[in-house]
Amino acid sequence: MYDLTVIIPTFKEESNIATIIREVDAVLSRNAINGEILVVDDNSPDRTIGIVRDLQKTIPHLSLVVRNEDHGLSQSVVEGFQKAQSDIFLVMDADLSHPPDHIPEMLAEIRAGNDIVIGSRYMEGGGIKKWPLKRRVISKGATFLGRLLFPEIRDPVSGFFAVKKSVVEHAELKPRGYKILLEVLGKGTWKTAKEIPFEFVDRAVGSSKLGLDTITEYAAQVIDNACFSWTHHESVVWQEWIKLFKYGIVGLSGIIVNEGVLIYLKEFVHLSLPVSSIFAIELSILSNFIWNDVWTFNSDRKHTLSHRWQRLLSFQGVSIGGAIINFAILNVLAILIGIDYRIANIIGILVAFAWNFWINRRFTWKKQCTDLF
Ligand SMILES: Nc1nc2c(ncn2[C@@H]2O[C@H](COP(=O)(O)OP(=O)(O)OP(=O)(O)O)[C@@H](O)[C@H]2O)c(=O)[nH]1
Ligand SMILES: [Mg+2]
Repeated sequence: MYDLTVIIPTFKEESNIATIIREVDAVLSRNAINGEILVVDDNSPDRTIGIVRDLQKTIPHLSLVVRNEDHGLSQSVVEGFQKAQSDIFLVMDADLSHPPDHIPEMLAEIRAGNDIVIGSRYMEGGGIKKWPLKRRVISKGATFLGRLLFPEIRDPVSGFFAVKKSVVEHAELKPRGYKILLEVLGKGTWKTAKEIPFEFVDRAVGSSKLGLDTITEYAAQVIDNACFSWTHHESVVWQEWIKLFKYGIVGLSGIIVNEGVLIYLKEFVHLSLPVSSIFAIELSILSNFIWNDVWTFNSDRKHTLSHRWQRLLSFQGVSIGGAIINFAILNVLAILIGIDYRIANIIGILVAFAWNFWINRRFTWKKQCTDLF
């Protein structure tokens, strides 16, 4: 048994394979990591297999799987999961796009308790070197689609990631296409994911296998993962949607509080519209905070109660933007334009609501593990 298996899927990588194996091996030995290097090749017609077999003579912890059926990158990675002789897997490309220097850090993050560690191109410190515009646009599009499922993850389609065996061991993965990480995130058993930035370097040699069918395959995969979550409520995707739903319910209750207090203060206490609206808005902010804190985002946190004041402060802070929007729209529409103040208030609330969700998701209740936004 090893402490780590570095899985490298390959197809026609004769010009890169020796370099990547040597580089990974050097990183493993420099950092005293008892690791296995597992090359999973789709029976490349070039010299890839021969080169790996030669290297096996001097690197005993280098393993090779040659596949003859069901050709594909994702399928190869999943076969790597099955053949690996360790409990931690790290997947990386053979074409030197993923710097092996990050391996120790990724392993350390898994050992620190994260279920998945993602080498991320789309966060501060990460990036892509030398990519033509077309590749950038396709990649951004794929990332956007993936983030509909995992809004907390910046690069859910990275090919450079580490994962605990327990995440994928019993997962009903349907490997297809290029984006195996999305499948792992969608169907694996996990709670914490951490992203670390890295700079993706475009392949210098060898040919790219990315084609148009990759894009349609990917779209189908995103839809499949969304459908999967309907029947698997423990999945992260489902949990995320549930949060959105709960947030909506709390928002509706907030509208009732806001509107109810406004009408009460104006009609029965006879306060002016601006003064009534300040109380109405503030009370609805407090009520929304309490419901979101004890209900909507309850499962996200390992926080202790003492942090509730900090969250309230943060919620109150970001709600000021929404409150000003609400207040301004209500008073301008009602006093200057003459619209019924109850309708003007609802319009103000809806605009403020959209603003608030976006900000709160990123600051107040962000997951501790991802520290991204
Ligand atoms: N086993 C296996 N590996 C593959 C297959 N297609 C690609 N790979 C490997 O998967 C990794 C990523 O493939 P790349 O072709 O580099 O994909 P990319 O990085 O999106 O595109 P380029 O770098 O522009 O070529 C490389 O190590 C490839 O050798 C395949 O069908 N089977
Ligand atoms: Mg590549």
